[in-house]
Amino acid sequence: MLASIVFAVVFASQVLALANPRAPTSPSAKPAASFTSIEAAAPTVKPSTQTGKLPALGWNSWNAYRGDINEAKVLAAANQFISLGLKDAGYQYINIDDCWAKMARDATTQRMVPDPNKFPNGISGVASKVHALGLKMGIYSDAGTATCAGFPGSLGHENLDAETFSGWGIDYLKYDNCNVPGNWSDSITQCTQSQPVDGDWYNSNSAIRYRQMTAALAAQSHPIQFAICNWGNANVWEWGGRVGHSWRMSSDSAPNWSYITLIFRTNVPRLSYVNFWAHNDMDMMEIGNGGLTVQEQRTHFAAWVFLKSPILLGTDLGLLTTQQLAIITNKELLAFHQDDTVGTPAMPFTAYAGAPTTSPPEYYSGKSSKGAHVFIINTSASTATRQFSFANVPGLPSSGSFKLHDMWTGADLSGTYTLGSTFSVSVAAHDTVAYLIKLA
Ligand SMILES: *[C@@H]1O[C@H](CO)[C@@H](O)[C@H](O)[C@H]1NC(C)=O
Ligand SMILES: *[C@@H]1O[C@H](CO)[C@@H](O)[C@H](O)[C@H]1NC(C)=O
Ligand SMILES: *[C@H]1O[C@H](CO)[C@@H](O)[C@H](O)[C@H]1NC(C)=O
Repeated sequence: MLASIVFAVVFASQVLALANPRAPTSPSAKPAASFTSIEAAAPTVKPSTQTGKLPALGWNSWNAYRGDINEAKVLAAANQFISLGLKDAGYQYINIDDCWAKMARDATTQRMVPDPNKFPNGISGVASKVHALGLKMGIYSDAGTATCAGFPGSLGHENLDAETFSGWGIDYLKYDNCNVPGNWSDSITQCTQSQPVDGDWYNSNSAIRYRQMTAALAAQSHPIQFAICNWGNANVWEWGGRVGHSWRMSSDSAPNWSYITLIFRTNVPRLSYVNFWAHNDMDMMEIGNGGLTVQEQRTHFAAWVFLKSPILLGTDLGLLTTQQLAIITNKELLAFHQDDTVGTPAMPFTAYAGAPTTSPPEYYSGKSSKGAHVFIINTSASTATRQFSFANVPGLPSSGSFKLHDMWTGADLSGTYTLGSTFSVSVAAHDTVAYLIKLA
């Protein structure tokens, strides 16, 4: 059923294949002998299980600063992780995005070189200060000849670059998808021709570019979390978990409600791919940027939490309001996201007999080590009362009575319910309510 969903997006910078109307067959359906030589020779190394079990929690420089980055800005974010309580809440990664390098590799060693004007102590100098704060350091590269901003890419240099990053103490790599040579892409017009011979997009040119970096990272002494950023191309959700720890589902995020509903719709049909070490990435957070209402910010955070997307803050942390900090450090929501015993996300469910279907769905249920949870989004533009039947929530015991615990406030609601009960709540426009169902 998932494979029958046709998903087509055309990116300005690149036209890649997106639709796979045929159900993938198993890799063994055709003999390996029918692979092209590139497919036959591509590494099949698995990503490290020493990192990336849970969706990443951190910060990334791009949404706040684009290319205008330097050591001071990156270290300011790291220090704010401490001073604002973000580290205590579980945030770990300080990730540098594009534009950190010099335009040319070192002529002798062919290594990438940090821009000395932006990073006078190199990336290793920043990494050691970040590590001294008990945090982790992320870097950015690209599975093409150049990054999106035109700095050196890692295609064809995977081993050298992985070794360089490891030597600097890097813990996380975001790997982008710009400037891909024609013979390495999976274009729409070539869709039929470049469809992998066995129907498994793991053997597409796109996946192989990423697999080369997986193998290079695995050869390093230190585990490096691998964040695939190919914008939802080549059915990445089908192979992302065999190649990296997370994968972007779309082109870049935007600080508005239409992005949030768009990424919901893209993500929801593909939640069965999400589990430990395997996360659909809904892109970096926009809280602090643009004109999202408080309710929309709560939904933005709650959705990334209950769908188990990486959460990488993307703003100048010093400008966050007290209200925004309270949203992104909510203990109970973060505990759901970082639950070490349940890897699956919340899934849409039919909240009561005859409930209307909406796109994106408004009702989700999921499990954590604490029990069953219900999340309700109001996707429309005004306040309304919504309801769910306890009998419709998957996984509740067949008898007994229940209390509802509000994850936002940390308080129990007053009523007591049974499986025969229906619960009603007024939800503000674009807001999300979040409950744990406790045994009474
Ligand atoms: C693309 O061309 C380069 C240069 O000839 C070659 O090294 C590479 O293997 C080719 N990639 C594919 C997928 O054929
Ligand atoms: C949302 O933001 C994106 C990127 O800035 C923009 O292209 C799009 O038009 C915006 N949508 C709305 C409804 O404002
Ligand atoms: C949100 O409000 C809209 C419009 O009033 C309504 O149609 C929708 O059902 C509401 N959703 C929830 C979850 O309350």
